[in-house]
Amino acid sequence: MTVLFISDLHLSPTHPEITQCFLRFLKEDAPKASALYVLGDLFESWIGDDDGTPLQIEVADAFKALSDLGIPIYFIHGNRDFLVGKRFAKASGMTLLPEHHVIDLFGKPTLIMHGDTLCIQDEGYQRYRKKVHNPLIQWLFFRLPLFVRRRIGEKIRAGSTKSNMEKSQDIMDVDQSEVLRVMKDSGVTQLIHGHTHRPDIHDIRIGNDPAQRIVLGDWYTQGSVLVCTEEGCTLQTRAF
Ligand code: OKV
Ligand code: MN
Repeated sequence: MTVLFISDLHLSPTHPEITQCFLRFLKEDAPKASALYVLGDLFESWIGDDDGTPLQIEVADAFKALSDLGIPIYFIHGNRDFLVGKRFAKASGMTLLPEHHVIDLFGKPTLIMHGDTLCIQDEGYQRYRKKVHNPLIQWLFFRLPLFVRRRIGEKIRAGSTKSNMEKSQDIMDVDQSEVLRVMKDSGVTQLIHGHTHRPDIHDIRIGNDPAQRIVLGDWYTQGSVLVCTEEGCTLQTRAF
């Protein structure tokens, strides 16, 4: 029994080598697993399930083939693909999970999330997040035609690249007190998240109890997978 976790692939038509590595992972690794968890930022951008780009269709079909083999696929939104909706989930055969979710991972209660909500020091990002997660603002956004949504996406992405270059690395990492707070809140001793692109397994303490914070890696230069069995979890890479 193996459970797989991935995040931060940032799939886009401009990087076909990442998509190829991911599709190979779905064909060769994932069918041997008992579940696959995608913890956000699978896509670099997402402006609606109705976009229907060749990339979206290719990924949905590959997920569906895996799900038809009986492998459950779970998806938590990232900060980039937070608009992935029920239509894409259904076409992919995947289950959408809420932004914070506790699973039983081989007997260990484990909190899983994307990780952007842990970066509370990045106040600019948290302000932006509050706006684009507002249901009324999303409802208005979805009423815009696709070409307008695409243009807004391009504009916001250009502005964000500029502002991120001015932010310190510290601000873009998780806040340690927020990590402890959410873990205590959920009553877990294990947390798995992505987003920061700093793959690592951190041994921490919650009060007197030993605990782990596992950070998934991005797929910028290689595939990155967390493989968990009853023996434990290991971070692995997959060459492009
Ligand atoms: C996603 C991020 C672009 C970060 C816009 C309302 C608005 C949704 C949206 C537009 C952008 C997602 C949906 C994208 C994430 C970026 C740049 C930085 C840091 C509105 C609802 F503005 F009209 F109100 N968006 N896209 N960024 O291009 O996929 O996460 S996106
Ligand atoms: Mn992210």
